[in-house]
Amino acid sequence: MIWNPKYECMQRDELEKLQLERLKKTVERVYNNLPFYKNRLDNARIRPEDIKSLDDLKRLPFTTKDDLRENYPFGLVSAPLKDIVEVHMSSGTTGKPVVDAYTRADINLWAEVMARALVSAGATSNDVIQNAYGYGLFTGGLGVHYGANRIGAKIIPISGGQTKRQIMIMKDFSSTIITCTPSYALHIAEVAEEMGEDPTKLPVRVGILGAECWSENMRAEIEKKLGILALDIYGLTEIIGPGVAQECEYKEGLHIYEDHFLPEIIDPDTLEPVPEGEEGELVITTLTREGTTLLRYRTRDITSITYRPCRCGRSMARISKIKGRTDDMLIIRGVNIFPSQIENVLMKIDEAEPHYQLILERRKGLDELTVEVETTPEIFFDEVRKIEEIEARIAKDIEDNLGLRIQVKLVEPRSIERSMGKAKRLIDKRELK
Ligand code: DLL
Repeated sequence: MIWNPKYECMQRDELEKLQLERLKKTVERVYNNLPFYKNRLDNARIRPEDIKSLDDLKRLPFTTKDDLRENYPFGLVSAPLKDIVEVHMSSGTTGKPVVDAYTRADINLWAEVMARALVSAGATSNDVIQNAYGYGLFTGGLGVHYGANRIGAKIIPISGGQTKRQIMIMKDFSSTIITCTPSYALHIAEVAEEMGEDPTKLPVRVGILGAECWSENMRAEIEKKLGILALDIYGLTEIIGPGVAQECEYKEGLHIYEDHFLPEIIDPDTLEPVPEGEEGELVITTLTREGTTLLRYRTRDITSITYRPCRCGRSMARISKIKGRTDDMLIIRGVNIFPSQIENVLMKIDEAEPHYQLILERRKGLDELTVEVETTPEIFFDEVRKIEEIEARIAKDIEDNLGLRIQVKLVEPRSIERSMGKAKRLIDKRELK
């Protein structure tokens, strides 16, 4: 099923016409309503009427997270403040958080793109959606909520946490879809087992998982442990929240809702576009947002894009699973590495449980990375020699795959903190020294 075939299956030339029309209006709006963009465009010597083709997008200035932070809270709102009906905010682990301000039409748009996403994952009005994304300023909870409302599914707004209760409710209410982060989905499986339940027997058939990076092998692990189809959902507060892009049942990339969010992939160093299929930073221009309208927003997320048609019939371009954020990339002894690449190797190792963290330290002026990964009780309480042998094998696997020798430490089951939302994979101990 496709929620909105008129747009989701639009012919490319028709879609481009629509995008151009919307782009022109967007540039005109921000130029006239926001001194910030008027200055930026004046400095780049571009006037709204200069936008004549989609190619002219390249001439527009970028917007960054710092721009949003510097204009906190409402400096970049492009609609009258009286028209704002809701605000959300990112958690902001570094510096000031970023704010998204929504008009009534923006909330409507959010429900529309989230309806597309849910239906793309197989949801119908017959489904019971257990929404374990956090409700509040985080966009996950309410984003899914609005989409579920739009398609007429039954929503259980349980939010994250209280895992035993999640499992009880899942059984009692016969939840068919779970929405949460991938790391929390694994934790649900783990707690179900501890409660003596077989997680594969729970009524859930689909997981709509996102908000953090997760590898293909992590997907396989979740699908096996919970006996579900696990699909990826992408989004960010600055653009709208979840519902920017979503996988369909073919799992060959996430369809990005291009009629509302115009994507580009650029080289983060040169800022030039990269060819189709090559990796780079995702940049998004909002085409229909009113409250927070952004030109060429640099997401910092690394992915690639393809415009090839998908077997599902949707014509919307697809981005590949996010590999990481430019700010999460580690450079260890000259090798660039993303935590998700290490995860992908760990998830294939039988003795390693899917719970890990990376510890970054500085020794003698050099950055050193250690992977701590949980193992099973049988192995953990076995001979030291056997543990060392497994650690060496994992380190070799990582070296063979990623070209980097790092230290591996098997740790006790349940010793790594579980998260109800986004998992913290990297512990950076460098500043503490
Ligand atoms: O995480 C929105 C969201 C909620 C998406 C629920 C999906 C589901 P923020 O808290 O602003 O918003 O964080 C956005 O999270 O720039 C990515 O780095 C990362 N991210 C989001 N979805 C994915 C994903 C929400 N599917 C930031 N894969 C983004 C990898 C993701 N990273």
